[in-house]
Amino acid sequence: MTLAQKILKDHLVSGEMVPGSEIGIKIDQTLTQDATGTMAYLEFEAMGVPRVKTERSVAYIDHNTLQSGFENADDHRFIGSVCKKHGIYFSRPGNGICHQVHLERFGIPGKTLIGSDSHTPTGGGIGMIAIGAGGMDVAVAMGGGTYYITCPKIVKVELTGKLQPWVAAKDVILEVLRRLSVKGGVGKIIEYCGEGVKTLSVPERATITNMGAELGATTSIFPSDETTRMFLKAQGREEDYRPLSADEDAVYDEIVEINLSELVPLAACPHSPDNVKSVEEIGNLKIDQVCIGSCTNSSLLDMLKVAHILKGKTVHPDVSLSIAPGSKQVLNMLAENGALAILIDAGARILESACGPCIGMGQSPNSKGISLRTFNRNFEGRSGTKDGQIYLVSPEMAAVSALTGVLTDPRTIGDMPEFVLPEVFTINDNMIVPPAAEEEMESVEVLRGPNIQPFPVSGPLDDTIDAKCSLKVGDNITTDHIMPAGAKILPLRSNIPKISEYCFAVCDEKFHDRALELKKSIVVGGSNYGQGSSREHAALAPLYLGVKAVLVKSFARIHMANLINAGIIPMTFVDEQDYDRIDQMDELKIENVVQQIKAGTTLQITNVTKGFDFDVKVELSERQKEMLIAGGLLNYTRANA
Ligand code: MIC
Ligand code: SF4
Repeated sequence: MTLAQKILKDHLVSGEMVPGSEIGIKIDQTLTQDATGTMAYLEFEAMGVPRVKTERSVAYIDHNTLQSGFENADDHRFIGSVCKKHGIYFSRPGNGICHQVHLERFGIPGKTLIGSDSHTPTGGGIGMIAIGAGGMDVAVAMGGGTYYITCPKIVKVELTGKLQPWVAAKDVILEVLRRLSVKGGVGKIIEYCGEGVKTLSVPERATITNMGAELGATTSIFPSDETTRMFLKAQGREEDYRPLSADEDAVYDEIVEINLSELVPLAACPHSPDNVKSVEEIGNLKIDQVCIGSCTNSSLLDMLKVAHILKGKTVHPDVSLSIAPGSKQVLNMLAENGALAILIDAGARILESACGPCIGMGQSPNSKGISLRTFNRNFEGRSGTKDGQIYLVSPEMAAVSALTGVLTDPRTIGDMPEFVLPEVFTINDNMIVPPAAEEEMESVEVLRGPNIQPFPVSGPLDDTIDAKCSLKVGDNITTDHIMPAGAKILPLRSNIPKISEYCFAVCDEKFHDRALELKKSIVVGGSNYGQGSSREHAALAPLYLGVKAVLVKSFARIHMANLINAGIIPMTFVDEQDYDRIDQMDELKIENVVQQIKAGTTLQITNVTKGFDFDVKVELSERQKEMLIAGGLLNYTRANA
């Protein structure tokens, strides 16, 4: 068996390990962050489970830390109090980005983790099966419920050789993205093997598994080996180590070979993480901004490389450089060893340990500004500047370019010293609040601010859907299109009526009003619909606006699950040419919906406006069918409790 198969099999609760069929797995750990967490905990409360049943559940505050109104701070207090009451560890604002901190302090090889954030696969860097999910799935897992996925195919990425000086882990994952594209990982787990694995440290492996999210993959995983043991030991957690790898004769569904020695520094050009080119191919590019940080590249190792490059230099006069170390541990150690002084001295704008600019919380670039970022997503508008041009690069390339003012190949700066991780990290978990003891739980009061509004819950499925197409969009629509983030909108994550005013605003500002006016409607889209973030708001806001079904060429995994959880029918075209025969505002009619869904995998739709019938696929497991008919996961869970 492959490593991923071994861990899945160890946790299998239902189904058979046949790629494409549904399997249920037991979840050992969960994580949430604040932008999805408020909703996840409201949903958890609605399930009525007094205390989480997982081995470890942690809530992080890292996204909404701008606090330009009372909303974020209220939500933080709400999450903190829910955690205390229900058995969840609470990582306070300032303690760092969820994935970075979870890797440092809580992740355990061989365990399963789901998180209400698409970059949860970061944990694959130490041999976990770590999967991004919707908030409601995380709520169910906290309550002890099974987590369901489509049993993935396993892709082996065979690494050979060793990275050349100044070529980075970021370049490895950019190369994988260049080859496989943002759809290439859908329905698959990416398993890294081969001699090259040994040459990569844990933070480097975590960069690669983190950004595997951009492939649309279910998750990515590295073996757990001596390097993993040393990392856990340095974190004071050697007892959590166990060696894990694939069997010698493991059979994979696909094989990709990468010779690390042959890689060169790469960049993902606007506006997609798979639009990857070498520095040479991009040519002369004058830059306005550099941002270093995010859950992809904010480890101590990354920061030490950056400090080495910036030492004794000054940021180019035309460039603004911001740096956000990934965790309190990283920031603390930079302060202790003097690297922080080097960064400050060079003119870097030091930000708190949080997501910050990665999710559009500050540091939006100037108009048409060219910004190099060590992040994982460069979707249009995500930076907060609609015409901003974002390039995703390694910390090494970011730092060198911040000095020269143009996109620069880091190999031009000469010899690279050997960077080694410390044998012992500075450990102080004083910003992680443990939950109340069992006997004190009941007396803990949950603190709710006025921004927390009830979330919409679907009713049982309508048997006839007669609705207009309220919006027609193209391929690769991201959840940042469906439900944008950024400083203005993120504070509304616990207020669906209000946040829905921005639903699809990037594509069509009139969508909100039109959808409300139509009362019920259907959204039509192209392929890889819903890629990117795990935010269930991209399903809950459409639900609130009366969207009954979404009809597209293909879906991204997490978003499709979120639609079903919300009670919205996910439909795909049988014949993709039918996409061209539907226009916005066409009337679409589906009869005997419940019976058709129960009976098979297709539905017949009549385009009343154009006068033709066509079939669509609704490929669901029996459990998903029941869930949809009941009106979503919450209704289904209550009915089956
Ligand atoms: C992101 O990177 O888009 C986010 C913000 O971390 C999201 C979660 C969210 O929308 O809150 C993600 O990746 O799931
Ligand atoms: Fe935060 Fe960005 Fe990572 Fe999402 S991708 S968790 S916003 S740092």
